[in-house]
Amino acid sequence: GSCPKDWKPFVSHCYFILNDSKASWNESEEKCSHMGAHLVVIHSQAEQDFITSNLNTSAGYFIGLLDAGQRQWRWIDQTPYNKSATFWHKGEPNQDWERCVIINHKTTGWGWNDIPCKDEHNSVCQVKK
Ligand code: MMA
Ligand code: CA
Repeated sequence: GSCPKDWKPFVSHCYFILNDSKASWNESEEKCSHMGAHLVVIHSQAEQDFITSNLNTSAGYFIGLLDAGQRQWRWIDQTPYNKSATFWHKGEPNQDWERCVIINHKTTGWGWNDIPCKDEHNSVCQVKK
């Protein structure tokens, strides 16, 4: 418990799934920010599994990960990008001009894909408890 109504608790954070709410990465971050949150930051397999258990397999969801340039991945909350806790789909990230990241489901399971930031997708917001 201890999360606002409609937010999902996991360990130290609360998560809000923006479904049927397709927007660019910037607009998605703005929606989270209006709720006092930010786009989700993922630091473990357990957290990735919890989040994806609440998502629709037919949609893509923006996360709080950005290419700061030259494929330097940065989390929106400035916590370190740890390569050993990343969940890229096989073959991703694959394009220099795709500087934002979604989680989506493929036949191989849930994973991350770099995509253009102006593409429109659902998103997941996160705030500390
Ligand atoms: C799309 C787009 C890319 C992704 C590839 C994977 C064709 O481009 O989603 O970001 O890497 O599919 O095949
Ligand atoms: Ca890609």
